[in-house]
Amino acid sequence: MSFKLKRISSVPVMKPDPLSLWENVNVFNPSVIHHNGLFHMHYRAEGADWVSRIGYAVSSDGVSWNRLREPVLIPENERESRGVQDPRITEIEGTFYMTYTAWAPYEKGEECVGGNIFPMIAKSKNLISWERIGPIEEYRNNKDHVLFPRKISGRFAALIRRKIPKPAISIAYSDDLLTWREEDMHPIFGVRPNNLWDNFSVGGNGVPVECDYGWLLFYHGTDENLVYRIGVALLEKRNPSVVIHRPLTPLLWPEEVWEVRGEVSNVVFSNANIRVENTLYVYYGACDHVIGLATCDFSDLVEFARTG
Ligand code: BMA
Repeated sequence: MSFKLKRISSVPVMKPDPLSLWENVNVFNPSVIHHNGLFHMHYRAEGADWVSRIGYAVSSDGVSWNRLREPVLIPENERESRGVQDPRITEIEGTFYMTYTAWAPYEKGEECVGGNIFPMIAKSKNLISWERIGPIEEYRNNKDHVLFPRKISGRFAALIRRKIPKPAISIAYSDDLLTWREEDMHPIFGVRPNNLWDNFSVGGNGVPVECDYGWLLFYHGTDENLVYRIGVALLEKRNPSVVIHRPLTPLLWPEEVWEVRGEVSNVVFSNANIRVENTLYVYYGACDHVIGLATCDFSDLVEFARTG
């Protein structure tokens, strides 16, 4: 059985703003939440200096957006100096948390097993001013991290993705969001060597969505040609490191011209899969250049995640 998300239009929902210095080249990989009847978007933006900043936009229908003129998160220290990327926002017990990737120059003299990216967390009460909490861990090529929307067994839980030793999506637990111990990290799944679309790399997408049967984990997979596609798996509610089902086929893949050709070709990369009533909205960066939106009926998607 296969299942496909439906694009709401054959054109992107957001493009770079030619009049704005910090977002006139690329806007992509947004987080979207639905709060107090409005859609709130935080998106990655690049101007000619090629540094990623995070902008904010608001919408009443999820399709037409009003943007703030200034970014809400900009690089603040050496470890962010090459950019702040790929936001994912979760509300937990009345506080908003943003996970994002900080990109730094290589730090000389350090034993650097996993590169120069840091899986950061920040918090906010109003979605506009953000206070940094810290990275989940250092020097492990860890990104695509996202918090679950509620505590699990009394602890904060996050999806993380390490490339070393092999690309795998894992779950990590913490009591305070500051300390993330190795013994509290458990693998969920890695690549499927014989499957066409997720045989090279995998990483988590937006905030996992709870349904009657467990957690829907949306994720991206790539093949050897680095084509990015979007898939889903169903995880156990009480212990999300247990996979209940993982359909073989993806939900969305590059097809439109703006998904096939761009800053980086053949990329649909999502940080936002939200349920509003019985519709699932999947926002995605296309070719690291523009933002698209595809939707589906939520119950149909749950059925596919269980049996597809
Ligand atoms: C990933 C991330 C994303 C990006 C994607 C495609 O590794 O860096 O931010 O959209 O590659 O270039």
